[in-house]
Amino acid sequence: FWSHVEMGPPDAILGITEAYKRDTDPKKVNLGVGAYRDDNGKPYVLSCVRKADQRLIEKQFDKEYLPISGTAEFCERSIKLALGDNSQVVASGSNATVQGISGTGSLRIGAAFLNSFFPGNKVVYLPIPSWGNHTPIFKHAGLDVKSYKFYDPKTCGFDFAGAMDDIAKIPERSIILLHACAHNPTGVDPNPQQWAEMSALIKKKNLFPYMDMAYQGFASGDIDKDAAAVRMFINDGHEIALAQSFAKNMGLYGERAGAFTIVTKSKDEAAKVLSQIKILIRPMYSNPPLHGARIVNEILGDKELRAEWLKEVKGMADRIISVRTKLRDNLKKEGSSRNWQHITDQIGMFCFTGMNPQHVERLTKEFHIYLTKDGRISMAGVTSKNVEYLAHAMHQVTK
Ligand code: PLP
Ligand code: TYF
Repeated sequence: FWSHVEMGPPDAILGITEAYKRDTDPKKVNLGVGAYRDDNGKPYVLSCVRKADQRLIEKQFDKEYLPISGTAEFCERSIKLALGDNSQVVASGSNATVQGISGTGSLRIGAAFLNSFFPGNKVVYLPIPSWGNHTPIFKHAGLDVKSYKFYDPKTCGFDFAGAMDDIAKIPERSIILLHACAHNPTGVDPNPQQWAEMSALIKKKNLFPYMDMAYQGFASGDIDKDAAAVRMFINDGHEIALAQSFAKNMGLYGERAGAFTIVTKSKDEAAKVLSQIKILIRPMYSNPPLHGARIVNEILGDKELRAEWLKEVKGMADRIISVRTKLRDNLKKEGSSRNWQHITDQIGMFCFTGMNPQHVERLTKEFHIYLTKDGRISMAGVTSKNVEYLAHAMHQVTK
């Protein structure tokens, strides 16, 4: 039956971890996958998560199936985290929110819903570049994928003029994907004024904004600040789709906790949309996993744990911001004459260094430093112990 099946390529991001594991050099550094590490390079389980876990054990919950749409309480706390405790949308019940299988699963549910029900042009416009999994997620659901300019390689920053030009050319009633904060892979976000202009143009063109928020709290350390673009779009009267992930901001990677929301015009519309989303979920995975959502629910619903979480997410963001400065300083110390300003201008988990595939190949071959071919560094893997070595290696391959 299977002799016709050819070997597929390894995943562009997860394949790097495989290669890293095979490397026996003690100096090796993995800056491929976006997963937070502490300053000793170790995976980090938040203390609020440990405590929530403990409480869950004490509560002796059963292991019954969740409803198709997940826990209602988790859904409400998640969407309030994104839109704010005083959100009009939540108060009026005009959001349809389901628990998803982390950010990826949430995006995929949204893609399925749009493929079945979006009344306009079933094409999703992605920024160039975008997270490598966006295109397969949307194509797998049956949608077409096109693009708009976003990153300017000349400045290693946001190409605002290019983005506005391209968005103006998108056919009306199409879908536009926006990274809500901490753009992956570039670490480049529009500023508030640019967001406002983009929102106005997207409204004028009648485009449907699909916002991917995988890093709330991770960009600035402040969950409200990082949700500002999402809240601005809501205030501007957009009906949006929103995918949320708790992988990064609560360090729950493998627990697969996330949420998907469609903001509609009314409670009645939301109920109908929710009913259809449930019909799509049922044959895909029936209902979502229990444990991760229980942890999130416990943290968001408890004053003490929530306060501890806010401190811990800020701690992660601050550590990343501080190693950005250290990396830049060390490149200068090495004598690099290149402009590395963008290392500290960019935000979130990643730095899009501007290094080309040849630079990256040398970093890996000669220095055992692993990163994606596009020159993206996971800043979360940089520590006070390896930053000098990284700067040295980056200077050697770029001088
Ligand atoms: N969207 C973006 C832009 C991401 O960077 C990620 C994770 O890296 C995700 C979504 C979803 O991740 P997960 O499925 O682990 O929540
Ligand atoms: O590093 C990145 O951009 C991500 C990380 O299920 C990731 O691709 C890894 C596994 C996963 C989702 C995201």
